[in-house]
Amino acid sequence: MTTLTFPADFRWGTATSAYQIEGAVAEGGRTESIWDTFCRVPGAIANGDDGTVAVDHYHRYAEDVAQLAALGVDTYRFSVSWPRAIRPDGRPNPAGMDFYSRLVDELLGAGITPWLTLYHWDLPESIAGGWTSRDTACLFADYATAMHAALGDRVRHWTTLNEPWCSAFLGYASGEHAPGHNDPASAVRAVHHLMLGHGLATQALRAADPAATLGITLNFTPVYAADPASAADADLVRRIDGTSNRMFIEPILLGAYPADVVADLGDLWTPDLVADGDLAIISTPIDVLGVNYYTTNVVRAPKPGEVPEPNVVRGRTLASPHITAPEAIPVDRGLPVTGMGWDVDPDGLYGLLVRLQSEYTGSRGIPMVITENGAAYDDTIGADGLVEDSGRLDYVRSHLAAAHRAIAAGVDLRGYLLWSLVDNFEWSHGYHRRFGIVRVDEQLRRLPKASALWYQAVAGSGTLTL
Ligand code: IFM
Repeated sequence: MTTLTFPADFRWGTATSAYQIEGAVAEGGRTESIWDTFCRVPGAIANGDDGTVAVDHYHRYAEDVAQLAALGVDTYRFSVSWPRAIRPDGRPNPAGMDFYSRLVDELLGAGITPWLTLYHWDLPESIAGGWTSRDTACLFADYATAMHAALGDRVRHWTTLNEPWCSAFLGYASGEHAPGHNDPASAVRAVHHLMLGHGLATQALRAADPAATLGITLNFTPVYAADPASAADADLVRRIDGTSNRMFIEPILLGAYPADVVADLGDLWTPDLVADGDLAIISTPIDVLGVNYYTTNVVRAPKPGEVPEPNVVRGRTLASPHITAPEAIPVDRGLPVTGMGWDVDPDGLYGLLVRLQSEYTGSRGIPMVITENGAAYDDTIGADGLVEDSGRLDYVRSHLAAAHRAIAAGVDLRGYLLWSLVDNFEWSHGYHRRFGIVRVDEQLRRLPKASALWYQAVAGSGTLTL
C-alpha cells in the first residue's frame, strides 16, 4: 500500500452548473436560456429530458450545501444562470440575485469557499445572435460587473467561462448543444466572441476588485497519433490539438491565436473578426487556470480508399466539431471506458498538466486547479441501499494519483474539484448519465454513494491510499 500526501493548502471540492441542477426555470423572474429552447427540439435530448426540474437545487440548495459540509470539502464550484440573474432589459433580477446571495451565505456559513463560474452554457435566449454577435461579449462583461456588485463582498474566486470549446463547436458546428446550429463559420465567430467576452469580463472584474482571484476554465483533450512515425497522423494531431486546445489557451496566455490554426481555418476566419486591440483584451492577466480533464483521443488518417465515418447527430450528418480535421479516424486502444464511452486514461492527465506547466503557465507564474474531473457510470444499488460505484471511485483515485505525480514533477497544481457533487442533467444525454458522487433518485432524494464516503476521507486527510 502506498500513501500519497497532497500539499497542506491543496483545495478539495466538487463542481456543478446551474442548468444541470437548479430546475425552477420559470420561477423568481428567470427568463429562458438557449438550453430551455433547445430541449424542446424533438430528438435533441435523450429521452426528451430537460432542465425544468433538474435536481431542484433552487429549492434544495441548503440540503446540497449540507451534503458538501458532510463531505468535508473546502471549495464548491457552481455557476450562475445568466437569465436568472439579469433581466432581458439588462437590469439585475432581484429574486435571482437573492437566490445566489443565499447560496453564497449558506456556503460561507458551512466554511466552504464559493468558486463562481459566470457562464456554464445557459445563455439568455433574449440575446440576439448568441455568441455569433460581438455585442454578446460586451453584455457578458456587463453581467460580470452586476454579479460582482451583488456578490463581490463574499465571492473571491471568479471563473469567466466554462469550456468555451463546447459552447462554440458543439453549439454552433456539430449542433449537439444549444443553440444547435450546424455552421462552422458561426462556430469560429463564437470562439472569438467567447474569448473577447472572457477578456472584457476579466478587465471589468479586475477593475472592480483588484484582489479577487480571476480565471477561466478550459477543457483540454490531449490527442495522440496512432502511428507516431506517420506524418499524416501527426498533422491530424496538430490540427485537432489546434482547435481543441491551443486555440483557447494561446490567445489568453500568449496573446495570439495559433497561426497554423488560423491558416487551417482559411475563409472561416474572416478579416473582420478580430478588431485591433482584441487580443490585448483577451490576454488580460489571469490568476489561475481552471483545467477540465476527462479523457484523451488517438487518431489516424484514413487509408487509401477508406471513407471516414460521418459525424451523425440526431440523424443528420454534420461538420465535425474538429472542423479542420474532419477526416480523422478515432482509434480504439482497448482501454477501459466510462459510461460515456470515454477512455479512462489517467496518464493523459499527468501529461497534460506537465505540458500546460512547461508550455504555458509555469513561466507566467499561473497556478492551475482541476476544476472538473470525474466519470459517469451506471449505478447499482446494493442490498444495504448504498451505491457501490467502484468504477467512479477507481477513476477518481487514479486521476488524483496522476495529479499528485504532476505536483511531484513540479506542476503548480492547487486543487481538485470533482465533477460532480450530485447526479444531474448531462446535456444532450439527459439524466441517465450519472456523474454524481451523491445519487439523486426519482423522488429527488440525495444519497451519498461509496465514492462520496471515500472522497470524504481523502479530502479530510489530504492523503490518497493506493
Ligand atoms: O457535465 C459536463 C459539464 O457540464 C462540463 N464538463 C463536462 C461534464 C461531463 O460531460
